[in-house]
Amino acid sequence: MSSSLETLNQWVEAVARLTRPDRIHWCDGSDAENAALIAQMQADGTLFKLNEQTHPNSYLHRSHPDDVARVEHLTFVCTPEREDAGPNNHWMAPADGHAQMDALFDGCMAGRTLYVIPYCMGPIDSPLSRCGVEITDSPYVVANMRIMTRMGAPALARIEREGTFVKGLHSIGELDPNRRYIMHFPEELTIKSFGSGYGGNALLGKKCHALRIASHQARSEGWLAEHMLILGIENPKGETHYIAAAFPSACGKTNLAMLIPPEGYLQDGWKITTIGDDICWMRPGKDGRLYAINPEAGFFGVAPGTSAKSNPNALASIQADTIFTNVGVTADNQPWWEGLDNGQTPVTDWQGQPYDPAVRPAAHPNSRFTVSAKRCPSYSPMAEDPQGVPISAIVFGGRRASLVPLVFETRDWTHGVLVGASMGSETTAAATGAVGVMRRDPMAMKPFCGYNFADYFAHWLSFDQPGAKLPKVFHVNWFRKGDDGKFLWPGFGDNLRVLEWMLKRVDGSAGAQETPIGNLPLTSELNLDGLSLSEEARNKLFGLDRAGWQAEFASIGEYLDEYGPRLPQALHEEQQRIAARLA
Ligand code: GTP
Ligand code: SPV
Ligand code: MN
Repeated sequence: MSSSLETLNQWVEAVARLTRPDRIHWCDGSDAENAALIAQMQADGTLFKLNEQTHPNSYLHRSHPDDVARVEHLTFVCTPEREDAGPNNHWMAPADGHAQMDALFDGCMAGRTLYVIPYCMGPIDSPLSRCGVEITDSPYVVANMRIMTRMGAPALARIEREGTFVKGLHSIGELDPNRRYIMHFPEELTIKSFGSGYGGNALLGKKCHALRIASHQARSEGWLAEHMLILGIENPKGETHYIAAAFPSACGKTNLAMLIPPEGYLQDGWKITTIGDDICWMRPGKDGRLYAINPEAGFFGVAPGTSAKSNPNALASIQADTIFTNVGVTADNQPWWEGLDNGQTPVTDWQGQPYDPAVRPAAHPNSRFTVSAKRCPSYSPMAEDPQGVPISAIVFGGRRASLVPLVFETRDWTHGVLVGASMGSETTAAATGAVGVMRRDPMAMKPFCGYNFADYFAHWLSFDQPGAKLPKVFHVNWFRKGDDGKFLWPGFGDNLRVLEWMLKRVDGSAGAQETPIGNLPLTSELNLDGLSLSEEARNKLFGLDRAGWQAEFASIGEYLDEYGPRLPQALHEEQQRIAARLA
């Protein structure tokens, strides 16, 4: 046996001694294995079968009502030095973290099956991919990991060849929010998660591995692990550019990744293809450009708001072979959520109670679908390319009801890093806590960076090297509101208008208005044909509120100071330069 398989076996044995399961099951990822697990979960009530005629092979899972989102206050990064985790993370010393977690895991799998899930993040034959093994006592996690990752025998074979893998130990425990922690030990490539069965808390390949642990690996190996979608834009000439975009949770990544061009664009021959909707791993190629892969194999998308109008590609994807979590159901067992707008009505809400809009929405605001990327009509074959796709533009964006215009271009890489580092966004239902509170969420990585943000910003800056052909960096805000509280920009498919302008800036065919915060589009060069934007909308989407930006830059300065002397001087200087120009 290879030494990596020996390491794996010893770890599984040690975990079994600690957690004392009744059975151990090594997942091979086969159809038969999946069918058996689904049958078992239907029998014990974990899964509820949806209408086979309208939604073949699809199921509903209702999570515990106290377990419906990521829990940032219970998520820790355990590095030997507190400073290495940084002010952006909750920290615990590794020995304390292990002791606390192992006490929770002690005997927790009695009466349960321990599942061993070998998985690969990224195409199985890509040099950019990385493997992991999750141990869990949740068959729901197994079924989701099978959709979200390349799981089973091929991953195990790669682990055997490669030697290293990320160890993720997970138990749903008692689903008690008071006995729930998600801990990361980056130096040990180890994750321990207890007490939650939901999303990023439990599907350890996703945020725990592919962002928190991977960001740490990426820093030492010279690449980037980012909370970004990746999409391809084919213009009428048949040329394709790839764009990577970082928006915080529930701020539009899945929607942008699956965009359907507006009518005029469709007629002209524009086409959008999807590489990924949540995570992007990228590294410089031999030609100096950044090449990106989507480490995931499926989508764990927000259900509410998904409709034939807003996201037809997502809706088509989830017509079959889908696991829905925490949505409502109709009388004939079809899944339903707010904003589906399909003329049907729910009878049962996400908690399994008769639907009463006065009590709670039919679907939880963070209800989700899990579906294979291969089911998505816009999924690009390039997503399986082991070399990844070259990135022409990086986009940062958040939910900003005020101040921030629709789009601006940064002047250079350092300015781009500052804009990413100072990004703000209003919080959403993707994590427990208050919704709609503006907070800094650098590169949309606030909940996901596995090390000190000051070092992370320095790592970003380090890509600006002789010979590098870095993407242009932009900032967008689809969520600017008018005085009436309504969104000023139509968003969704019409966001292609903004992407088109970015590509014109990339190839040099559009001008721009230079301002202290960056380059704004000339409204003559950003296609607004067919939109009826009010005077207020035009002013707010394309204008610069100088006094507002002065206050914003003062606040950015204070934010950067929180990182102390570790913050790269170049970012301080850039912030001061812009603040001075605004004064
Ligand atoms: P995570 O999976 O949590 O990382 O979220 P995400 O970034 O993929 O967000 P998603 O695309 O699922 O969108 C979240 C919410 O934002 C949904 O309710 C969408 O309908 C809404 N949304 C997405 N794009 C737009 C847009 O361009 N304009 C407006 N107004 N809303 C949007
Ligand atoms: C997010 O919150 O950014 C998600 C959902 O993509 S979760 O997998 O729960 O992290
Ligand atoms: Mn996400």
